[in-house]
Amino acid sequence: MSVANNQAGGPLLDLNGHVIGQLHGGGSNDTSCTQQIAYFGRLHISWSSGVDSTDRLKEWLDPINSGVSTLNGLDISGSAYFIEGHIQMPTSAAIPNVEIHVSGDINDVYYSDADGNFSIGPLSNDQKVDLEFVKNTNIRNGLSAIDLSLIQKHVSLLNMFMDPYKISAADVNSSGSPSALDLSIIQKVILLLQADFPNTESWGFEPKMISVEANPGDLQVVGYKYGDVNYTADPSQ
Ligand SMILES: [Ca+2]
Ligand SMILES: [Ca+2]
Repeated sequence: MSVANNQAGGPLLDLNGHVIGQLHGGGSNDTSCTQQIAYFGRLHISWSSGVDSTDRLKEWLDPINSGVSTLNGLDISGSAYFIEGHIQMPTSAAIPNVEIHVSGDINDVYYSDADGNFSIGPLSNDQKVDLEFVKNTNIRNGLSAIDLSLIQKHVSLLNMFMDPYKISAADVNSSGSPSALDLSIIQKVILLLQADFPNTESWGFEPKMISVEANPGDLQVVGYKYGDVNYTADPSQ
C-alpha cells in the first residue's frame, strides 16, 4: 500500500466496509503515492479515549450510549439501481423480445435482449413498479401433432406430465388444467382455423407479474409457448 501526503483521516476499511481505523501520519512531503510508512489509528481508541466529546467519537456516534459496536453508513446517493433478470424456457434457451410492461412510478415497455436478459431503470428506493411479461407472437410456433399426442396421453392419464411448465403450457384456455377442450383449440390453431388462444397470449411466464419495491436482485423468469409441451418452439420468433 502507498499513501500520498496530506491524506490524514482517510479510512481503513474491513471486509464489511466498516471503518476500523484512520490515517494519521507517516512520511511527509510526498505527492507521488510512494510513501512506505503510514500510521493508522485504531477506531476503538478514538471512540473512547480523551475526556469528552471534543476529542473522541463516542458522544457523536452513540449519543444515547446504547453500547452499539458496529454502525452501517448512510447511503446518500439515492440508492439508484436497475431491476435486472433473465428469461428462459424450461430447456434453458434464452427468450428474446419479451415485452416487459412496467407500470407504477415508471410507465414504459422494456424488452429482453438476444440473451434473454433485461435491465430496467434506474430506480430509486422510494419508487414502486409492477412488471408484466408479455410475448404474443407466432401462435403456431412449436406446435405439431407430437404436442397433441403428448397432451392426449396426459389428459387420458396414460402418461402424465411431471414437469409443471408442461402442464401450464398444455392449458391453452387457462382454465386451470389441460383437457380435451385444450386439445381441440390447439388442433384448430395448427389447422389455421383459429388465430388466438382464448384468455392467454401465445407465451406464458412464471411469474407473470412481479411487484418491485426495492432491489430484488437477479430475477429469473421461465417462459413457455402455449401448446408446445415438448419445447420445440423457437424463442426468437
Ligand atoms: Ca384448460
Ligand atoms: Ca412442440
